[in-house]
Amino acid sequence: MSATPTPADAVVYLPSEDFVKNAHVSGMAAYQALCQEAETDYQAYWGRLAKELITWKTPFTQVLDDSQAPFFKWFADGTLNASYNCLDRNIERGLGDKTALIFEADGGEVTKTSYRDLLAKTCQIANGLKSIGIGKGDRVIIYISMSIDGVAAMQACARIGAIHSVVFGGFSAQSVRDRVQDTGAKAIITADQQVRGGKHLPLKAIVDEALTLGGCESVQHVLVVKRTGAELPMTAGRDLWMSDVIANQPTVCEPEWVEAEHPLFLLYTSGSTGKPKGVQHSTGGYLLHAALTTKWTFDLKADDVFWCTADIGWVTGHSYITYGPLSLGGTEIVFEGVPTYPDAGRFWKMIQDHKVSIFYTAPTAIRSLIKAAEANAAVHPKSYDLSSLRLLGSVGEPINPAAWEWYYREVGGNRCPIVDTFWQTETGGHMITPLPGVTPMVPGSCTLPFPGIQAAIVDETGKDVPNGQGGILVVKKPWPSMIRTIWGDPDRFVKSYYPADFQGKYYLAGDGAIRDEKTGYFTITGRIDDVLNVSGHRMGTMEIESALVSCTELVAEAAVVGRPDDTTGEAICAFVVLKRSRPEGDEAKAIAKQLRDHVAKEIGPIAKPKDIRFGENLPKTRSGKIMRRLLRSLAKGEAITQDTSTLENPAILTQLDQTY
Ligand code: 6R9
Repeated sequence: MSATPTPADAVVYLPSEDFVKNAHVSGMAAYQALCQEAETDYQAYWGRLAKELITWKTPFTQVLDDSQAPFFKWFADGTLNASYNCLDRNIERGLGDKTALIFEADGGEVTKTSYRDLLAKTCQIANGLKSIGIGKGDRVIIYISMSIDGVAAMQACARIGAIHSVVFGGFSAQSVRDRVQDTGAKAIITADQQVRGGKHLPLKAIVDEALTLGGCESVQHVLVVKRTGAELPMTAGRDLWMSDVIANQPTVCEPEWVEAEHPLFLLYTSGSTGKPKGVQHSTGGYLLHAALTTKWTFDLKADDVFWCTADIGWVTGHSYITYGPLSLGGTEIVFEGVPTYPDAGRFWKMIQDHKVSIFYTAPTAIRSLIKAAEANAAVHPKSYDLSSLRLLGSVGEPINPAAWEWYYREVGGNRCPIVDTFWQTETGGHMITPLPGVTPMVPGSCTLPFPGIQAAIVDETGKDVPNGQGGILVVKKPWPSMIRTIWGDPDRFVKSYYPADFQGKYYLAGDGAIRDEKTGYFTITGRIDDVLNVSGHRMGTMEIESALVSCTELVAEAAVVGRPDDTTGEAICAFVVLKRSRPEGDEAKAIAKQLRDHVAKEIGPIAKPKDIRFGENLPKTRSGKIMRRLLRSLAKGEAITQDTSTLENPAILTQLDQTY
């Protein structure tokens, strides 16, 4: 990947006059006015927007309660319901017959669902959940692939005040078990199977396995949506077909009006330790930012067709499939499949077929589709009619300027602004991003903070660093959609995000960043903790190390680092010491495969190390610490410039050269 240029010497791209004129936030002066409004009276600013974008059952009287900082409360005495805001409210506004979801299955079949139908389905599931004893505050695990049922299941939980925790369909039984155990979920919603890239893959069978691993006593029911009709063993009393549960349920269900701080969902994400954290989001503040960013960053209008390609198992799917676009009454695509099936022109064909106007995807997808397009003109975007597009977005990892320019030119036809949106599971919605009718774009830079977000770059002591100097990305003021706590572990929340280094005052994002000297534009330089970003998926190095060493019959010790990769952004590189002698050749290959399969079983296939290297030991200091910086150099294949004089065992460096 080419190095990110500093914005000062980079090419600047401007939105067209026409785009600026029609945008929800139109022109730099409008952006600055919003920032100024937030600066002048922070609470009044967020209070105004919360009243404009959200329909409250009981209006709030206080915007921000910081009396127990960093456990901030927003709009605390207001009550609302997220599903009412996403569904009923649109129908009341006359959008009942409008298409909410355009579902395209892996095989290409298209199903359109109106707001009225989505509400009916949501209510039936909500009533079904109630009929099996699920109510306000109960946790429900949703382990399902991209589907109307998945979106409706999330909305149904929100409707009755149950807290959903979606687990990405690529995670293993072990990962499902861990999340069931940590949430204490009463029910799991899943499907018989999922269909991706022409293959039928298990879901219910993995849930069954998870429930045999122990620690899942909280689960009373497993609700199974029929996707492929595969033969499945059903455990009597526990397992129920979703179709039976909702068969005689009414299509109306009075929303449960919850306090703004009531948890809407938990979503597990990787941190610096071996155990994923259950990020807890609120109902009011979260929904506000999901709606507001969909409106301002994506400039969503009544006749747009919006497509976010993320899975509902990730935060991007929560904010920009299930909640944001629906809260605004938008029409959006829900895609079951993968970008390369039946061929790598699938995205472009779908944009053409559905006349998609706003397209939001990840740099990894773009990079892999560039490769495919360069190899085969038939799957090149220019072989499709993409003239419906007016805006493009990027998320999940830094986008390298070459990929940005290709996206702009070949997909956007030099006409569509690109919003490079920086944010995190913890932030709930966009934090630093261009606004499409405002911001001159610089490839590789996420440009400027969203109005009201006080992003800054500081040194280790919390002091602002001057522009042009890299540092630690923080957010100085709380914002409505911020993480509320880590489920069951408030201490870890404080330590991870409001560390004493900054007197507990600033939110620590975990990324490094640099601002341009002239423009003040932000460029994210990557994680500063032990978190890797592989194809836009977050993974902790410790998590993968734990998975490797849990293969106790083989592994004595393991260290995992990231290295740059042209397609996936970062790749996982594992250094492994076996209990037996160091393997070579075919034997090493076979053991490497065994270890990859083991990691896939422990976490999921996305965590499989790309490189595995075996040593009789790992490079350690005399005090026994693994020299990770050195491992990073080895993984990259760069010359060792670090001081190796403290290295206990220099001879093993040559062993660690060989990749399997
Ligand atoms: C939304 C999401 C968060 C981490 C984040 C950062 C990286 C996300 C980015 C970006 C550069 C962007 N990241 N967007 N880096 N530019 N536009 O991806 O959430 O899965 O929690 O990952 O992803 O490192 O800290 P999540």
